[in-house]
Amino acid sequence: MSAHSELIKRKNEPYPANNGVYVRYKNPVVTANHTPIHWRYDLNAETNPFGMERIGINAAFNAGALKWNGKYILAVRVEGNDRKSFFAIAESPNGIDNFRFWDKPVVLPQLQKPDTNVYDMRLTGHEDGWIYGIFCTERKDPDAPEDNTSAAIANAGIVRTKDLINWERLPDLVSSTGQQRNVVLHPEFVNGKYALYTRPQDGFISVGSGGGIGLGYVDDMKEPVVQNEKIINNKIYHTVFELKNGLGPAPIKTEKGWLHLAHGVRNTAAGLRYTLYMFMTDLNDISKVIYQPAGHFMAPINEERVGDVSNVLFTNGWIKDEDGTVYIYYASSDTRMHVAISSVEKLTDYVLNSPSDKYISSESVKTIIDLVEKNKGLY
Ligand code: M1P
Repeated sequence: MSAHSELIKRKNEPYPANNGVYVRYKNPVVTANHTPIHWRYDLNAETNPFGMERIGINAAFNAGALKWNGKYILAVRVEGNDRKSFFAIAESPNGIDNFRFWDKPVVLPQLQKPDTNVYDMRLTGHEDGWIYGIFCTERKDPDAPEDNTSAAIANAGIVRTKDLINWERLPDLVSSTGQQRNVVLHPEFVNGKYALYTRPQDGFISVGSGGGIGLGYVDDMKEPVVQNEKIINNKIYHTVFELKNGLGPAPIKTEKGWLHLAHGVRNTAAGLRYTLYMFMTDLNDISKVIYQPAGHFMAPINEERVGDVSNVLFTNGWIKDEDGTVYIYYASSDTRMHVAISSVEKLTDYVLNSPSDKYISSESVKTIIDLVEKNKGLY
C-alpha cells in the first residue's frame, strides 16, 4: 500500500482523557497530504522524469460539513503553495477517519469580478431544498494606495447546489456595514425570510467599530440584500472574544433552543489567540441569546497550537447525526482538520448548566466556591 493510501485508511482513535463534554480524536482527519496524488504530480514519466511534485498543497483546513447520502462530507478549504485557497469535497463513511477527496476540486462559478481568494465555506441544507455554501470572497481593495499590496475587501460569496458538484453562483451579499466575513445561513425560514448570521467589519483584518455576530434578513437569495442587521452576540472586554468573534457552522435545533458554535479572538503578546465558544438562542426569537457559558469551549492543545497561523482553533462545520451524535469539525492553526465528538444532549447540558461569565475575577472565585459548597461531602 502506498504511503498516501495508508494515510487515508489510517484508523482514528479517541483520546482517552476527556472533559465529559466532547471527545477529541488523535489524528487530524484531513491534511494537505490527504489531497490526491494526481492533483500534485504529473504521473507521466516522459513529462515528469524525476517524479517531481508539480503543484504543492500547503494546508487543508476550515471545512464546512454536511451529512449527505449517508456520507460525512467536508467542504475543505485547500490552500496551495501559491497561497490561493479553493474548495474541495472530502467524504468519509464514518465521520472520524477515511476522509477521501473527490476526484477534482470544486469549480466555483465566477462573477464579473473574479474572486482573488475564497475560503471558509459554511454549508447549510436549507428548508427551501437547496444546499447553500456561503464563503468569504476576497478581492484587492481598489481604493488602496498603489504601494499597499495587502489591502483587501472581504465579503460573503454565495453558491447553491443539489449535488455538491454543480454549483450555481448567486450575487455576493449586499450589506450596509462594509466588509463581511463568517456569514452563515440559518437552516429555516424566519417569517418567510432567509436569516443570515453576519460579522460586519470596518477593515479587512480588524473589525474596528464593527464586529460582533450579527443577524439580518434577506427576501430572496438571488438578490441577497441584508435588512435589519443587528448584533446579537457582541465582543466584550476581557473575554475570549474581546477583539472579535464570528459564527462557526449553521446552528443545530434542539428542544431547548438553537445551539451555536463560534470562534472568539483575543490579542496576546504572542499574537491573536482563536478559541471556540458556544451559546444558545431562543427557538421563538433567534436573535435572543438565552444561555452562554463563560470562556472557551475548545482551545488549541498539543500540536494543534502550531501551524501557519499558530494558536488558532477555527470551526465552520459540524454534523448532527440521526442518533443525536454531533461531529465537531475544527481546524488547528490554519493548517489541518480535526474531529471531536459530542451529542446534542451533552452540548445542551453544557450550554444550560455551565456558569456564565460575570466579567470580574472575584465573581469567578465566587462561582468556584459555590461549586465547592455544593460538593461538600462528595470529595
Ligand atoms: O487566521 C485565523 C482566521 O482568521 C480569519 O478569521 P476572522 O475573520 O474571524 O479573523 C479567517 O481568515 C480565517 O480563515 C482564519 O482561520
